[in-house]
Amino acid sequence: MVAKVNPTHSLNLSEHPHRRFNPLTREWVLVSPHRAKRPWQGQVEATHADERPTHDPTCYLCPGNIRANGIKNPGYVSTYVFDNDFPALLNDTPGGDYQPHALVQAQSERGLARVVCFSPRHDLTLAEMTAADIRPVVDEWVRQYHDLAQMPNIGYVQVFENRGAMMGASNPHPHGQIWASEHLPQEVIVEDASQRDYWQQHKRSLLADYLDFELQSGERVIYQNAGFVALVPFWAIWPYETMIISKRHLTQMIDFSEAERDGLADVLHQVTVRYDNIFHTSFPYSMGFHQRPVSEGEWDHWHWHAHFYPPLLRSATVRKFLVGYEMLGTPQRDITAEQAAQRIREQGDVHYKQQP
Ligand code: H2U
Ligand code: ZN
Repeated sequence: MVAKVNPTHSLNLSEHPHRRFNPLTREWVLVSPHRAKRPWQGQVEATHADERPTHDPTCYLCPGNIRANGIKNPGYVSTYVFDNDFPALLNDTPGGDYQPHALVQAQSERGLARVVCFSPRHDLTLAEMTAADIRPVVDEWVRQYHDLAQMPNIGYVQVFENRGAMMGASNPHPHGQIWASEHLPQEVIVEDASQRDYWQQHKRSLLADYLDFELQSGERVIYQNAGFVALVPFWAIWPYETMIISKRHLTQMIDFSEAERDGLADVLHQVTVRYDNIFHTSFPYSMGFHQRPVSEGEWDHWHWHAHFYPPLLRSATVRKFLVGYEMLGTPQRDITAEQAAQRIREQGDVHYKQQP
């Protein structure tokens, strides 16, 4: 692919080192496509066999089992939500600021944390659940977002999933978390500012305009249905990073139609099954939804989207590290977003465990 912006230099994005701009976070990423073939002698992660029983008596999330604090889970049959027994945020924290110097400041942060079990089945993952199985999970996320928005001292509701031991998930049972906080989290502050500025300048959603460009190009799109598009963003940092963007400019999940709730379940299945198929492993990632804050305010510039940040680089065991230059300078990637998109796209939608 030859960039048309600077024809005199014939910058080739699949060959030449270049940097790409992320308009959501206003950060640059260094892309070094010529480096993708260098030899690897670094860390090899231990593989985890992912054959699991449908019910594990030692799992603190399985139905009927006792959690770490002694509470017994009910014999649930669909989704199950409970207040995190070890929450990072508490709602009875006293309010207040601490600022002994202009450069030294702290603020009280109130909130709460919940755990969402996606299924009673210990052996499943989003990738191994059908779209019909995932639909009740979508309904639960919408219900939680709606309910938490009504609670006192809550300004933002962050839905997310940490999948796999490599991402620090404490348990393979299919589950995610929701942290609801008084203030906007850092990533949301940054995305809020860039979407707001774009909205004010163009009277259009930043992600609606970006989506138009990607749908025309097609190069980084990996899947789409009537409601959603999954793609590798042009500015991706993680090798197989993806975003899911709603086709309609919707600011929050509670505005999804019935068909869009089905569509989100479908696209989540389509992305995760392709992920698992790349390296024939249960693909680790951190995933979560970005949408409008729930506090009072003008939030029409928000456009609902999801981010998937998977760490794997070249096999089920070799991960990418964000270290060295990336911590001190700029994040960097070798395989291009276009190459990654092609690799994800060409994985079928039949899970490798179901393939003949
Ligand atoms: P992760 O797998 O993403 O770490 O999420 C599991 C969460 O479950 C974690 O935040 C909570 C942990 O605090 N947890 C409970 O609330 N009760 C338990 O019995 C164990 C773990
Ligand atoms: Zn379990």
